[in-house]
Amino acid sequence: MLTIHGVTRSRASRIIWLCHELGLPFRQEPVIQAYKLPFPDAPDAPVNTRSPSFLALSPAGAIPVIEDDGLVLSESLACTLHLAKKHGGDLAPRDAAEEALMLQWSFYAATAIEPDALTIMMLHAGREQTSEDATLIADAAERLVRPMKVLEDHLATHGHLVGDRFTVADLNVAEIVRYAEGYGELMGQFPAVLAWLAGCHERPAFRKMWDARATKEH
Ligand SMILES: N[C@@H](CCC(=O)N[C@@H](CS)C(=O)NCC(=O)O)C(=O)O
Repeated sequence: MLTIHGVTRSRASRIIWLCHELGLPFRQEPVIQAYKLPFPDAPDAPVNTRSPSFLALSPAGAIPVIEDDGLVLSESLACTLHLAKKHGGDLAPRDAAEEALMLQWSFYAATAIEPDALTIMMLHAGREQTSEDATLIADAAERLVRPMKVLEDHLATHGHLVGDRFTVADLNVAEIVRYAEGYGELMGQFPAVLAWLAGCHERPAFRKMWDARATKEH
């Protein structure tokens, strides 16, 4: 059976959502981010991203990691793309061109959107902001205008990223755009992105992941 290493409150959520879309059973090893623990190296610390047993599996020391029929794979977007292609169906590419476009959108989101969207989520969500935080958020939002506009223009005419249907590319990009979702000053400029994201979040498989996530401390 597929094993997902990583707590639900991490990029493992992408793989869990995908498994629910595919009806794919999995086992979860709740490896936790070392930075969430006061003493990650303590002998009684839970398995975390610095634990020797986890580093032996994945020297990069980051979650999620999957084990799938002997394949050990890190990088959440590689995991979702691999599982979608392996199990087929509407989420998967139908030909080489679709696969290339799914890779394109996934890499675009990971490189042009994720770092700044993460900054916004970390500094904006549910905490008091210092004036330094506010500057960092405003700078990140300014850098995001261009890539968000690229998404906006595409989604306004196509509705989805690839193939006029919900695919693993939508899932990958939605999980990245979600980080900036709460920042209305930015996202209010992109109604097609917001409508697409809401559609992604209405999917039963997303809800299943999200509702379970809400019950978890990590
Ligand atoms: N690009 C990687 C990023 C992985 C990553 O940074 N994961 C975080 C948790 S979401 C982590 O494991 N951090 C380890 C740590 O800070 O100890 C992916 O998409 O899988």
